[in-house]
Amino acid sequence: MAVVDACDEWSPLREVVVGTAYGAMFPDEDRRMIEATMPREHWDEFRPGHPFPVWITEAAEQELQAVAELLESMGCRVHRPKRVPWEGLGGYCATMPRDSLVVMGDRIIEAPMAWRSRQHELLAYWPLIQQWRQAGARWLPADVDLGMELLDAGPREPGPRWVIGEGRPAWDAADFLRLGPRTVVGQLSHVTNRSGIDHLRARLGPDIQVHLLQPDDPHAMHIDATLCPLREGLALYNPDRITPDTMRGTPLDGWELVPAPRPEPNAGPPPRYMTSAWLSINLLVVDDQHVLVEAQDEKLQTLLTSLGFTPLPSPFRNVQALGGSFHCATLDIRRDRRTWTT
Ligand code: DAV
Repeated sequence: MAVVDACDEWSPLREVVVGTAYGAMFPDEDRRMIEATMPREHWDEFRPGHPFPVWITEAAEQELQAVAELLESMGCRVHRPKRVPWEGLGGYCATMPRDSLVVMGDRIIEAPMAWRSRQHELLAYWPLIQQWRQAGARWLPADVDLGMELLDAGPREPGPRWVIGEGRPAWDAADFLRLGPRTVVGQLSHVTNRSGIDHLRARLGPDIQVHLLQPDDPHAMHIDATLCPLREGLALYNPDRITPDTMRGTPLDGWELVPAPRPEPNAGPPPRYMTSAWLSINLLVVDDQHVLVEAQDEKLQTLLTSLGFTPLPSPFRNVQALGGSFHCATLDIRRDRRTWTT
């Protein structure tokens, strides 16, 4: 059995990384990056040496621990990142392993992330990666000079004005979703450029197709609050950003595409410093039946039940304050192998 083996977002989960909120700091990032992607009312929080409020990180850590224990009770092996003191490293945290790493089959691929403040995140996952490498997993480091200028350099995509150019390849892992051993869908965004797509394609090799979707999202950074595959042939979508029409001719053509209920506007505290309320659809599918969903998102739980799932309502609002929900805060390492049509 391969130690690392996952190639979709829904097959039964056997082994997973659950992030930690330990020491989370607001990322110290170029102001243009922040303004392109972050909610305006929180821009001023993004400054050097500024930790997230302790009451939030402590509550977030409890929420993460509860999810780790729930997954373990369901027979899933859970790993936690190393605790890294982010102070002095520009931030940010090891709460969101989904952003920096892609597991596809037996490969673990490091994303050449666009944000300079996120270049150290691998420190938190390195002990685990070493262990999997030694046990036979294929490790593909980003192998890109992350110091190269992205904001001011290189030609630019026509169309929506992304804040980054093509100065070097850039992509975040959370701009992509896996639909089977041969199929990935993703998007261009403020953190993923054209040469980043080429870089990911080269990493995946000729047998895996990367299809670009075209959500309407002027602040795009990560696709996992826009589309949420629940099983082969069924996905939830964010009707404020994407329509079934725009998914014609993509691998999602022919899927049952269900609009997700609009989330309540930002009901705080805690504030969602880094995202929209659409984190509601940032779900983790545990197996054919079970889906982790935020305890307060009752309309979504009702919808999931009507689609044949058993929602597992779990408090996660404090984790959400740090920039992601169940999909972001986990990284699946092993899911059961299936037969896929995609
Ligand atoms: O509001 O769409 C979600 C990003 C999660 N990785 C949003 C951002």
